[in-house]
Amino acid sequence: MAASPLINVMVAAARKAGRSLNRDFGEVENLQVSIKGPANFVTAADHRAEDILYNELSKAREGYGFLMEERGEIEGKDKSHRWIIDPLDGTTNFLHSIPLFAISIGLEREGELVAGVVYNPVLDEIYTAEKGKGAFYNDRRRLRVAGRRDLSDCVVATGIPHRGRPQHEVFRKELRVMMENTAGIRRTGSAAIDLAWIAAGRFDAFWERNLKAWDMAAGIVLVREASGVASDLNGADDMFATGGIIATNSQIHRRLVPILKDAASS
Ligand code: 2AM
Ligand code: CA
Repeated sequence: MAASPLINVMVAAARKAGRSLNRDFGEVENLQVSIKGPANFVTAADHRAEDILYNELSKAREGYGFLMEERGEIEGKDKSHRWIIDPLDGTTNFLHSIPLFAISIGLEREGELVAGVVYNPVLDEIYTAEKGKGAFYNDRRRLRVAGRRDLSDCVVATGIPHRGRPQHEVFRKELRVMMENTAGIRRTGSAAIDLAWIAAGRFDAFWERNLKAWDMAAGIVLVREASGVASDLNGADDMFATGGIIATNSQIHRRLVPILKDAASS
């Protein structure tokens, strides 16, 4: 199926920023010897990618607003459209030469998520979705979430809070219950990739707390267009306000919402 002009614009911007990230990723290993170097270098890589995305998308769609990880909110003349962008999701992986990171571009129209692109430039995997038009892998293969119906068969991804992030104890409780009830837990370090892999049926379910809108926006569209369900931890549509997300198929979603709720309050 031919991609729409909107998806083509988003893909072109993601691929251009991806070339910049790939060049920088190739340099990270050389910097490991110096202690302070890598973190500063990664911040610079992050900014370079964000600048490219901002410039490309501003040119292609004049006046749209932006919400970006580094620059924050940039109001546009066009109040009905807003890009929600993470130029480098999976920063810690990037810093450690682990090739699991992504560019995430979501688009809101009148406050509703309508398009999403997640691009891993190292694996050259691009995931695209537009509301009502389905989700696709590398512009070709149509995506659908996994169909497993028993939680005990499910491979479940999550994000583990690290030093400086809140709710370590709540996470331990959730993890204990999930360890006992699933076929396995995985952790990529990139929420955008987790959501894309839910859409692709690689992971059966994903949950995480304390995310930002730019970690999730594109991935939410991917999951929904792959016939999955994405909600906050209460099962409602408040992911951006609460920072929490559960993404899976509808059957597992019905099971997972109460299980995680009970675990967190136990
Ligand atoms: P990042 O790599 O762009 O920082 C990993 O669990 C996920 O959480 C990643 O998507 C990561 O995005 C995100 N993340 C890491 N620290 C965060 C923070 N302080 N607030 C919100 N999201 C964060
Ligand atoms: Ca991020």
